[in-house]
Amino acid sequence: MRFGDKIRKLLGMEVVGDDDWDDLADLLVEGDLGAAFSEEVVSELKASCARSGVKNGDGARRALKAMLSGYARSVSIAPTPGGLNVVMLLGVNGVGKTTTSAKLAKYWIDRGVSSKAILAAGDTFRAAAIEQLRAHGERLGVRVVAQERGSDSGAVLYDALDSAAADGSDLVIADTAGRMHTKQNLIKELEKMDKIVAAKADPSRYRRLLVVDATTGQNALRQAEAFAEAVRIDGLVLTKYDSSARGGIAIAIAKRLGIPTAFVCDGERYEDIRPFDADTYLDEFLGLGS
Ligand SMILES: Nc1nc2c(ncn2[C@@H]2O[C@H](COP(=O)(O)OP(=O)(O)OP(=O)(O)O)[C@@H](O)[C@H]2O)c(=O)[nH]1
Ligand SMILES: [Mg+2]
Repeated sequence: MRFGDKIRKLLGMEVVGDDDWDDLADLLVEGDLGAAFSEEVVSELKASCARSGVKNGDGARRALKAMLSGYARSVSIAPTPGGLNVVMLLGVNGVGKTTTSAKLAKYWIDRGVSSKAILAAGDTFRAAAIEQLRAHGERLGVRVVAQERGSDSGAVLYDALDSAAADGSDLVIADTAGRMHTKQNLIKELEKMDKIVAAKADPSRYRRLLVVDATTGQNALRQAEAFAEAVRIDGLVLTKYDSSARGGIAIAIAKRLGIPTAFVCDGERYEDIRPFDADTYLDEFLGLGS
């Protein structure tokens, strides 16, 4: 059952009772809102329903949507014309960085937002990473800038930016490695990569996206905390939304860290990416809408 359907089923009654509020808090925890936040939201909701005389589940869901709207944040991330744009994808192992790099290249090329893009193979660590990106590049007709495995990822990004400037590309999408080292290492390496790109890129055309896997729950919040400590994160990409569709983690991360969500991915095909729309997302989360 989809998460929204569970909420709809739970709040299907004419009169919401005390036990129902407790069950709702539990369900919001299951939806990845986090324990403390779920309690907070439900007690606020209960009070607000009492004040406004809302007794039934439907009304409660609508009031809940209004409340969560205050926390869910979206951001529109897109290359802007007139210069070279750089989008760097960050995130831990296996969340979908490489796949999302390719999806984004196609997304922006298909919409005419980019006329010439480069995929930069910043993951120089994992054995098959460069090949994986090359395969995407071939399928999409997008040039891939890579060096050999084990080379410095900062140098690859540097190269890609030079190369883009030389051939008139308007967009570099940088894939990066996802190994989770110690936090100190991670921070150091991120800072270094970020510095290299920031020194060459126009700050208004440089965006860092953190990719998080919607199926990993509260772990994603800890990942976001670690990455945000090292570099400014401009937006989230929520992947694997197809297999869980709980997705409350996007609200939890927005509330804790103020990071908005830019894109949602719900499948493995190139087309399975869409801009994050808070209203639609909340309808899905709460089982409102169709
Ligand atoms: N169902 C589903 N699968 C996805 C989605 N995004 C990525 N995947 C799959 O998740 C797996 C990992 O994706 P990658 O793009 O290789 O992830 P990564 O973050 O680059 O992984 P590393 O380079 O190992 O850190 C692949 O099998 C993808 O097809 C998504 O939105 N939905
Ligand atoms: Mg990868």
